[in-house]
Order: sequence, then C-alpha cells, then structure tokens
Amino acid sequence: MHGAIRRSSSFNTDRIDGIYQDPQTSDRSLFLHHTDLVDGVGLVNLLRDVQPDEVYHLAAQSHVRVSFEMPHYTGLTTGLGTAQLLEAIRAADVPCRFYQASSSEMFGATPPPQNEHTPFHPRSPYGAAKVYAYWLAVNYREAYGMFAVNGILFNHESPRRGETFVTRKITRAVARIAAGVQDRLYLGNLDAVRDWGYAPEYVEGMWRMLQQDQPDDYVLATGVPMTVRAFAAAAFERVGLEMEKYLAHDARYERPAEVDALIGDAGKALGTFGWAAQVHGVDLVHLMVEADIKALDDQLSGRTIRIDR
Ligand code: F7E
Repeated sequence: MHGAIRRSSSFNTDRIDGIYQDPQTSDRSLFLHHTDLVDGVGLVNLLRDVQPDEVYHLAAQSHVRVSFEMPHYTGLTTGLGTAQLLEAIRAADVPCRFYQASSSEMFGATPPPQNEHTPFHPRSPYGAAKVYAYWLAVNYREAYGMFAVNGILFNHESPRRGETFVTRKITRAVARIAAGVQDRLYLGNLDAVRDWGYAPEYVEGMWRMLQQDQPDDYVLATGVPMTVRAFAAAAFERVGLEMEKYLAHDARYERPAEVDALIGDAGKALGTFGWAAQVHGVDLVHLMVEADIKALDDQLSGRTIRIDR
C-alpha cells in the first residue's frame, strides 16, 4: 500500500502510528511519499512509479468553517486538485480505479432524506468545490471510460477524527473537563442535525465501491439523525457531568451559511453490495469519549511516547 502525505516541518503521521513502518523494515507493506495536489508533475511521476490498481482521493481542505476564510485555497485543493489528480492518472497512463471522496455537504440546503438522486445545493466554498470534483469524476467516467466512483459520504467519525471537527472537539473536551484540565467547551450552532457514522465501516464501503463490476456513485450514511446538542449531552452524560455547567456559546464557530440537516439514505449501497452502518448515535459518542479518556490518561501518566520519524 502506498500513501501520499504533505511535507510538514513537524511530525504529521501520528494518526497512522498504528500502521506506520520505518523505512528500514524488511517486509514493508506501507510506503509513504511526499506529494501535493498542486504538484501536477510530481503526481504523474509518483503514479508512474507506483502503478496503483486503485487510487483513493481523500485529500482536501476539508474544514467547512475554514473554507469561508480560505475560499480560493479550498477551491484550488478540494476542487481543482481533483482535476490535477485525474489528469495525472491520464498522463501517467495508469489503468487504475479511482475513488472520489464526495461529501454530503454537496446537498447543503436540500432537505433530508438525501440519496444519489437528491439535487445539490452547497452552502459553503467547501461544498461548492466538492460539487465541482463530483462532476469531474462523472465526466472522466463518461469521457474517457475511467473507472471513477463517487462515494457520497455523510459525516464519519472515530477517535482519529481531527480535533477541530465538532464530534472530536466535544469528546476530547469532555475527557479533559472530567479530568480537571479544561474548564469550558465553546461551541457554535447546537441545532444542526447530522448523520454521524463510524469511519472504519465507511472505509470498507469505499473499498467495496471499487470492487464492483461497473463504476457508479453511492451514498454511505446511517440514516440516524442527531443534533450537535444531543451529541454533546450524550458525551457529558457518559462521564456523569451536567452539560449546562460547562457548555458555552461562541459565535466564532458559527458559519455564514449553515447546513441545517443531513440525514442520508444508503439504500443503494445496501442493495448493491450489502453495506449498512452498524455504529451510530449514543454508541458512537461513548466509543469516542472512552477513547479520549484513555488517550488523556496515557498522556497525563506519561505513558504516551511520541514516535519520532
Ligand atoms: O460540523 C456545528 C457546525 O465541522 C458539524 C467534514 O468532514 O463532514 C464534516 O463537515 C456541525 C456543523 O463537520 C461547532 O456548524 C457547532 O453544523 O464537525 P463539523 P461538517 O461541517 O458537517 C462532511 C461530511 C465533510 O465532508 C467535511 O469535510 O457542527 N458546530 N459548534 C460546530 N462545528 C465545529 N467544527 N466546531 C464547533 O465548535
């Protein structure tokens, strides 16, 4: 397996510590390469060297709130970066299958339930860039016969979720408040409804999409709605704390235009390759809170060792 990572002056592979292998490992199965979606020739060279059977395009400026602050950069990476990668595959002449990480954010203002036939109405520069990338994948399928697939994934979470997305921000804060190392949790809009699933199941769904005989587009979702408020309440409840004592509002975390409700219908994925989400709602909240309690405990007791590479 080959992975592409951005160069950073500090270590940026801690979320894959569990599978990372040192370059000296003899029977190595994971190879990481520095690259970037804006480096078109570099992408061509990498693809030519690696000759992948499947390409999973997950790279993006993926934070919706940040996309309002950096609309041009978001368009360049999330949108045009997809054109760069698709063209690189053509230029390298690699007959690979292509997975495009499309997003429920493309549905934006269109009311739930959302499925593969729901019209797009993005509400952010991020959502708009993802719509462009979605149609590009469809276009390369139609124009060049590429095996290009859009996975339209609703929010998928896990203990590895980035700390500034709302689920992880909440579960991490709850663990820290319970341990007495944080006083308050500041959030924006508590009324937004999301369909939160468990990321490992979604990754398997992505893989299954690329194993089909024909390329097509699929929604992955749980179909189970939950408000941000309910997610936070379940997290505080898990550690026996009263949410009202610690939760505060900060308008900084609101968006100029909000996506009020996303609730997906993954019936096509179920009917085609038997995929159905198993983990959602309070189970997902508890799983993430428990992981953050353990991670903090390891950190506070000095058991966490930073792996240098
Ligand atoms: O926000 C509300 C916020 O940033 C969820 C990305 O992976 O999923 C993700 O996008 C909701 C929104 O995720 C805070 O207004 C309240 O309504 O966790 P989020 P997202 O915007 O749904 C989709 C499928 C993607 O494709 C994206 O790449 O929570 N909210 N208070 C807050 N959100 C954040 N981040 N921080 C707050 O303090």
